[in-house]
Amino acid sequence: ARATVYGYPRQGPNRDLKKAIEAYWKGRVSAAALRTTAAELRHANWKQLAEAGIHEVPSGDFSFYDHVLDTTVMVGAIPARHRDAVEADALDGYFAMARGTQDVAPLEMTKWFDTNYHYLVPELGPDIVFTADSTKQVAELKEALALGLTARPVLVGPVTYLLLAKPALGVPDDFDPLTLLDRLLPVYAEVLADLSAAGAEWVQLDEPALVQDRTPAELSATARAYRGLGALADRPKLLIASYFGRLGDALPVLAKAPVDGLALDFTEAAAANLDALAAVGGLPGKRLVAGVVNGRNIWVNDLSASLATLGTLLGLADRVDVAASCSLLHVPLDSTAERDIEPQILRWLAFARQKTAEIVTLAKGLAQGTDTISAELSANRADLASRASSPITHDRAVRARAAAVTQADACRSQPYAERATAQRAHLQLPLLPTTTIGSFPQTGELRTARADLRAGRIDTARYEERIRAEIQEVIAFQEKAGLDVLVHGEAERSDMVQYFAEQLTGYLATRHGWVQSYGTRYVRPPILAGDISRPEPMTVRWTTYAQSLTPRPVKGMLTGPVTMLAWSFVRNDQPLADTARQVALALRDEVDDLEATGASVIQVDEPALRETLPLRDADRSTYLAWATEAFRLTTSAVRPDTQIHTHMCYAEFGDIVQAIDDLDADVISLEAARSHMQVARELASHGYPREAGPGVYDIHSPRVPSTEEAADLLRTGLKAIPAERLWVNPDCGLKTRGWPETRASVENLVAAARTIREELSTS
Ligand code: THG
Ligand code: ZN
Repeated sequence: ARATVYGYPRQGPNRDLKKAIEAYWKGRVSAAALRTTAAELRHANWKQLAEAGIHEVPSGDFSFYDHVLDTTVMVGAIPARHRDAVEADALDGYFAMARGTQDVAPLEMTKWFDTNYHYLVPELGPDIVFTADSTKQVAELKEALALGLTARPVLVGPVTYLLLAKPALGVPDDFDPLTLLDRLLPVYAEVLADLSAAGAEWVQLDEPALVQDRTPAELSATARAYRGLGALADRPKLLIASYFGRLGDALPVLAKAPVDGLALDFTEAAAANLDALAAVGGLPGKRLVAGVVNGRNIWVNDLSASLATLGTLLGLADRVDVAASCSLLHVPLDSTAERDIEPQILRWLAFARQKTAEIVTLAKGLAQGTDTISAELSANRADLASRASSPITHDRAVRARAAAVTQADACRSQPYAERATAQRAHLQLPLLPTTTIGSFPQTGELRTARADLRAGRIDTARYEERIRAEIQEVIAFQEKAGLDVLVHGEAERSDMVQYFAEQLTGYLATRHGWVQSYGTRYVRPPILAGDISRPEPMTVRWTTYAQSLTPRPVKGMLTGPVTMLAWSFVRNDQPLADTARQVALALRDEVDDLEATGASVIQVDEPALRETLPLRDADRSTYLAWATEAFRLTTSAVRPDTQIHTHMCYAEFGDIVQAIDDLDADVISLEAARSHMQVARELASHGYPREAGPGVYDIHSPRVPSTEEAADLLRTGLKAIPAERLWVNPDCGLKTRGWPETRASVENLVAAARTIREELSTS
């Protein structure tokens, strides 16, 4: 048995790649210097992997921005609008596709399956002519081979590539990119031949799209693809990799295909994949790569359990190798960089570097017998036992409270219609009330103040003075602009999930745990390590301070339990639903405290509700049940006349409107400006009965919408949502915008609401 990985974090120990690329964009670093930095980072990764004992290192997994965009370049699917830029300069053209330029829009970005990584969506149409460009893959393979390593190029597979694509601009919506398969396969054949000529013995083709529900037509396309590629004379050995779940109906298809190996996820999907593998009689004559180390959480592996799984697999294939369940791109680099986490707790964690060591240990144990790894096994048993018996993971009070939750705790005391009447009487808002989503621009001064506080250049009192001054300005602006429901502006928060995590007991924050979100943007997801409780109020003093400055209602602003889970690393020692309930109860305390200190409007944001939807239909209703319960548990203890708002970004709500309704919030704000109120129509067509604010200002662009433009969007919105239930707000928070465009846009938004109120009163 040999040890391998499918991919490794690209950023370097100090986010060196991000810094080099952003410096190149600013013109401070040459293209040659950027390429040198990139090559050094690749070499350092390979050397580290090889020295740790990885027998076959991945190549081609590196990317300046995104590996799906790299695949688009590899198959020559450059959109027409970017062709000039790519021809003028390959690197600048690549970044133009990723980020757009003054004149052309970038490719759309969306989530890579159910991870928090975002890829650039290929745009394909019936007229596409694919052409092979193996330059990057061949060059990176040669670099690895030149270091004397055994390297396996990793490519996005042709089926997944097409399934991730969307119809190009001007191509009908019902165009199915998978119809292009027969034209794409010759391009893959050419790339495979080039890699073989360059010295690749094995090439890995990633097909994670096959762990989603697939139609018979999609499965037969998969069979055709691998019959075709398998039949090539001039090709390396092919390893087809699946990850992020069970293969299901696709497993027999791949098992029968004339390819040389299969990589399967044996973490959460272990039982299903084992059964399916046994049902097809294993993989005689093939190589099985067993993903037994979880590639997307940060918990130390249970080595004995993994060895047991590997032992079962030995009889099912010619050769069994050991890997992580997916690329290690989705975890931070190295837990030993975390100096603020207690050493005892640090031993529960495994980041990319530690997972690599686990894979090597398991491969050794499998090949040479478990007595050759007895030291590792006993250390591992001790670490697992320390976690299982820790008071951090077993807080009696938290557990007792969660166990005592009843159906009634997750229900408001009155139905929506009665609450709406009580809220109208209590709040006395005008028709088409105006508000914002919560955050106002995070100025350089604020970021400096935060950095100064961290570095000890200013003390807490001085920092809080800065925050109060900011709140004063934000309140004064909102009053002057004429908004009806105000916010305090969130000057005290940078990343909202991190802000709450830092104040909740049971959560761990990392200092260096960066994970790529998209391109050069990274997040540091906090870790849900133990039972969660709230030692003291988290936001109350900022909200009450803001409220003391104005007679108008100020919204309390919280992040909801589902989003707290979605943007954190979650526990693997209890069901997600249990963790969600603990977080919900902690947030419920905050909601209650906000109400008790005078807030009559409280917003609980759930931007991640839609994006956390499980990959397979069969798993969705269970998820939606605990997710909506957690939200209701957070928000249900308030009085009927306290108005609960929620907010979600990103489009495509059509398939979860019922779940949105089940949240039983009083008001929802949604992103809608760019799709021209599409979500308003979706809500209406499902008979959504509550108040809603489809956004009329696209905050992703520095453009200021005119009053007339916003008024037009409101007129469109009114066709779907009656005036008594329509709110006026931007698409999302304003923290990434500058003050000048924020001022102008908010003033126009208020003017638009006034225009429409007048039209309604005179018609
Ligand atoms: N918070 C967390 N997770 C998230 C988001 C979030 N996941 C999904 C979505 N939002 C991702 N969006 C972004 C947007 C901006 C940045 C990262 C992810 C970003 N990061 C800074 C960078 O890389 O320079 C670092 C920010 C920091 O210092 O914390 O700009 O909102 N948890
Ligand atoms: Zn938003």
